[in-house]
Amino acid sequence: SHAPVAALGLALSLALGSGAMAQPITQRFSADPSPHVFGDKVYVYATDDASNSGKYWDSTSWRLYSSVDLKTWSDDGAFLDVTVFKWARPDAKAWAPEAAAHNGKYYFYAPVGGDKIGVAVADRPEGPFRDAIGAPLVDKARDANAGDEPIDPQVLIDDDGQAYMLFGTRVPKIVRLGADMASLAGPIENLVVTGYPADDPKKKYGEAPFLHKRGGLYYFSFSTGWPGQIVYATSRTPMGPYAYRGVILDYLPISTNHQAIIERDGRWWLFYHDKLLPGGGDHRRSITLAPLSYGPDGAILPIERPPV
Ligand code: FUB
Repeated sequence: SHAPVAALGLALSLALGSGAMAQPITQRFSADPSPHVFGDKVYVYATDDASNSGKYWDSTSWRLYSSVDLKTWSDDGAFLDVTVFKWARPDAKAWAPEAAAHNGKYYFYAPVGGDKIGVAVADRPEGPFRDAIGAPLVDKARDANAGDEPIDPQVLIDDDGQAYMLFGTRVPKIVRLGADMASLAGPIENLVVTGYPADDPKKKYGEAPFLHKRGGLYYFSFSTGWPGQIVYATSRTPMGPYAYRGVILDYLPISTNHQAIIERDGRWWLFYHDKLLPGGGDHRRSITLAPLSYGPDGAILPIERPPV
């Protein structure tokens, strides 16, 4: 029998810390996780890959998942569609979303059609959401320095209450948000990363900007491109410049990656997408998570992709 060998392998992998197999949080194809601790639950706002054409990321609605224990997840459905934004084309692509809580309200930041970012607001994490301002929050055609592709918004509310929104492809952008969370409160600036390893020309910013703070240090993580490693840089100030630190998650067999990092009950987690479900691929992604650890100098320890 192979059972003792299998048992030994499992015991070894547990002892080495690689642990269990990679587990998608849902059997539905989904991507671009935006996890948030709201109350006693973790909510994951996501791009829907199950309703796209299978040939492109052309879904027009976003999905929501939630969990109390990060093990059992509920599918909260297609909670929002691009048509919530009257200024958007009904066939506009719904890409990597973001959410934020402020003063008892929940804000949803939505890249719509690849050239605009909308903002919606609700009284509860799961909605119903309504357009917060009746116009795009960022519009490539309107806003100076919005860049070629204002997508992938992400928001950090700092300890002093100031909110920052990051976004963009190929050049990372950062802008202060107003106290209403639905206006820009300063110029859109390019976020600068210094110290990329000179021997690796592929190491540059691609997409999926993400800012988190730990112990007074700002961590800027992102995907290096298509395909992308998830790497990070740090700074003592939110606007940067950021110094390159290293790889969090290596290339996966998929054309995009998109990460997010949260702390819950003193533990840190990396959410990302991978090709885990049967029939999975570049446009059929699945969301998963892994524990994240830091070294004594604040370095993020690289994550091994668990066996699929
Ligand atoms: O899901 C569509 C796009 O693919 C996202 O906006 C990017 O971050 C990449 O994951």
